[in-house]
Amino acid sequence: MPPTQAIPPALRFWHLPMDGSWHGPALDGHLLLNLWIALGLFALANILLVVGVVSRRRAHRPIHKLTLEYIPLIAFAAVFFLLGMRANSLWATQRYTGAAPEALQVEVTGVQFAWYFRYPGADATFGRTRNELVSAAEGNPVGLDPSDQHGTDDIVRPQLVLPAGREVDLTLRAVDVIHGFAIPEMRLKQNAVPGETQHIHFTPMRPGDYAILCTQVCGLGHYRMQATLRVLTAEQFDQWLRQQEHAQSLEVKQ
Ligand SMILES: [Cu+2]
Repeated sequence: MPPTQAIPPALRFWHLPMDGSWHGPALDGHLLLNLWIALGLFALANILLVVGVVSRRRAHRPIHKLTLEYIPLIAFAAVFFLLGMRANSLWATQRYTGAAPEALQVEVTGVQFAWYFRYPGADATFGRTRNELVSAAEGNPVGLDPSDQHGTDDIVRPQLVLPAGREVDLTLRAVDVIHGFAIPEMRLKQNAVPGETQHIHFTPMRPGDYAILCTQVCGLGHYRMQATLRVLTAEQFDQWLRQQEHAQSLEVKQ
């Protein structure tokens, strides 16, 4: 089951992208809650305006400042504080709580103007990278350091392939400028910043193909900085990974 409420049936006319992740319903629910509260406050403000105008005309005794200003102000502040706390905890669940130890490790590299995805291979350890070695033309788009043995079985692909129902721990990095890693259907968005590594973890639930975007204007080719996430069933993914490992071992032998 998703961590919190799914969208109530009455509110499903809202056209968000289809949700394919485990944590998505909680985020969607919170977004809709915010919008419904904003709508309620908007309606309330207008009702109060009309009531204020009409009651002034009838020259009632003035409403006390405490009732008119301080109590509503404190109530609104409390509502927004609670909404903010909830939003912060949803945001932090994907970042600061840390992924489970058995989560699949994938490194995401943003470079003008492409995404690359690296799997650690049979040794389950990523090899060292160096930015000065980055050269897509020479077949090393993420800058793998050939002197590190851990890197020889690393699998680098331009497509992100993941199994459904298993947690994935993404390590984001950028080679040149800030890129914005985003998958709307997975409710994921996180900047990749040069010189830093960002972690974000999530569980894709629904097999299918999804667009991976860059949401930072990172240069003239930004518009074409897209990749694909392919979510497979667990068996299909194991088979895919074995094929990639085999292809990688043949490449190393050459
Ligand atoms: Cu970009």
